[in-house]
Amino acid sequence: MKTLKLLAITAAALLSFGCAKKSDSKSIAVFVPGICDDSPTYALLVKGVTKAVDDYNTKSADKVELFVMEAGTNQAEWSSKLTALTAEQKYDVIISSNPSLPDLAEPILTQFTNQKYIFMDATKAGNENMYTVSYNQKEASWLSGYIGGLMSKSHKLGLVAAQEYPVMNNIIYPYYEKGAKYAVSGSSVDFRIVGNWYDATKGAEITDALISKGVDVILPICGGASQGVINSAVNGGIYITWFDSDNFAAAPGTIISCSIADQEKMSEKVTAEYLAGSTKWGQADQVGLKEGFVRFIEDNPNYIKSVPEEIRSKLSKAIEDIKSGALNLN
Ligand code: RBF
Repeated sequence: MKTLKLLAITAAALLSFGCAKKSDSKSIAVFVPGICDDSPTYALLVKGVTKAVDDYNTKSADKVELFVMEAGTNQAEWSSKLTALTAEQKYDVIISSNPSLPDLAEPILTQFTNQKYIFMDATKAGNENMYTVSYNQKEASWLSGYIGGLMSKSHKLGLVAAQEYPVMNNIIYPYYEKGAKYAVSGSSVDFRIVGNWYDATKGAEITDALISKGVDVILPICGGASQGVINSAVNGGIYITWFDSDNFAAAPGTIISCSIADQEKMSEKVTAEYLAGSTKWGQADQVGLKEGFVRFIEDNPNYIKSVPEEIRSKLSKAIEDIKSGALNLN
């Protein structure tokens, strides 16, 4: 009896000091490497995880807690912020999305060996504490380049990137160019860098400069700076091929295409899998058009209005051919 009482007191003390976790309920943290505003890829990450947690909580007796941390746009702080979040030892899994995260998390794991991470838009196989899933950016950027090439009258396209990083330099830029050249072999892509993911004024300045050189189609991949690219494109009467989300409504007639990575659906999927105990730890998956996680929006009325039927049917055929394997992008 005495022992039991003592045990009960100890457990209560541990819980009240926050040293012990209730064993039956899970905690999830979302680490946003940037800010959600104007970065659909992050806003949809939070939305998808929240949806899966809410769904779980309405069906289960044990309630999952969710915490969202916005790490901000200063990338020099991400490592210490992820370390601090991990060091809390409070979250059973930390979910995030960015190609740079596996390399930031690996050194943290030497100290906190039990932490689990799920990273989207990233690739790292063979680490049992991680699961990664990336989107086939070759398909998304090639299709953007293909329609850009078909719609351009000057055959001069532009890519306004926030910064250089491996997926940008090795996949998005070259495959955007390949798509444009597949449409019209003499097409070129002018590659410009903003230097951060938020400066809309700089995005507009770069776009103005590109327009003055004759560029008439631009792919912006620069988070909040994309707003400046859109404004300048509207004023200059050129086209935008959009990435990551369905954003036709932001500039009807200017945004001619949207290549999407379905981050909301994927975030919900990986969270639900985690809560069901079926995460494939140590694995690096990739999903694309075939799996339905990369999509080229064909049914938006603004797409149908802005792009002639002849070009739309070329896009439909290319999408089918990529899915069937008849068109190999490598
Ligand atoms: N994409 C965004 O939309 N917003 C961001 O703030 C953002 N920050 C990034 C930071 C780094 C270091 C890297 C490597 C990529 C970042 N991305 C960001 C790009 C994102 O991972 C992806 O490549 C693009 O969204 C295209 O799908």
